[in-house]
Amino acid sequence: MKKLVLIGGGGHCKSVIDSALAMNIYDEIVITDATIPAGSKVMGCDLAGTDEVLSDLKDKGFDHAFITVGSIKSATLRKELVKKANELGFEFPVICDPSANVSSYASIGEGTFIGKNAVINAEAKVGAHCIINTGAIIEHECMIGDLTHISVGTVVCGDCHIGSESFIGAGSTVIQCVNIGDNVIVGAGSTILHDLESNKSYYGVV
Ligand code: JB2
Repeated sequence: MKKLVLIGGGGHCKSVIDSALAMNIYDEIVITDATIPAGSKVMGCDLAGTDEVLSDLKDKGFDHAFITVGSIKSATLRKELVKKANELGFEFPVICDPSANVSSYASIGEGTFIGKNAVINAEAKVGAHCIINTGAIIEHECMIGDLTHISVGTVVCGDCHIGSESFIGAGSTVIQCVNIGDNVIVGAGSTILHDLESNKSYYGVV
């Protein structure tokens, strides 16, 4: 059994705790948070303090860290927290809810969260520190870059390429063979029929 520290104690953290507990590989899970006071609890897990205690936690045998600050639109804070935890020598597990259906021919990068009932189909490649949230579908041969968030209920059809630090809002559909760049924001409920350029925001039928 291992010890896990979750960085960020808000809503996304709750989803991750539920899945991490269901994986049944951690005997202790604690949380750091910028605002929630040390000594309180989130879903039974202790708040250890701010990120200043990360170094002490590492010394106490917490080898695994996971970024549980979510990302709506911007991945900047998640990226900074990955850097900080990496410098302190933490390892980043994949946290995959047992209800998710992940092909044994798919690859998943470190630090990535795969939520309840998500599907990742054959030969898909998902990068590091991504969020593939509840019920999202990543179809065969898709490539998803690091720190990208595929939000709740989004469908990415086969052979799409999505870059790094992008955000595809809830309930969107991306048709097959579309290329989406880095740092792209797609608003909730969008339908993406064509390639999207990096560093731009899109919504609706595009
Ligand atoms: O630098 C930080 C830091 N900055 C904010 N370090 C640490 N350790 N924690 C930090 N936080 C904390 O992240 C805040 O104090 C707050 O408790 C938490 C963010 O919680 P919130 O519920 O506002 O958002 P979230 O990031 O957990 O969830 C968002 O993203 C998810 C993917 C929400 O919008 C969810 O609805 C969404 N599912």
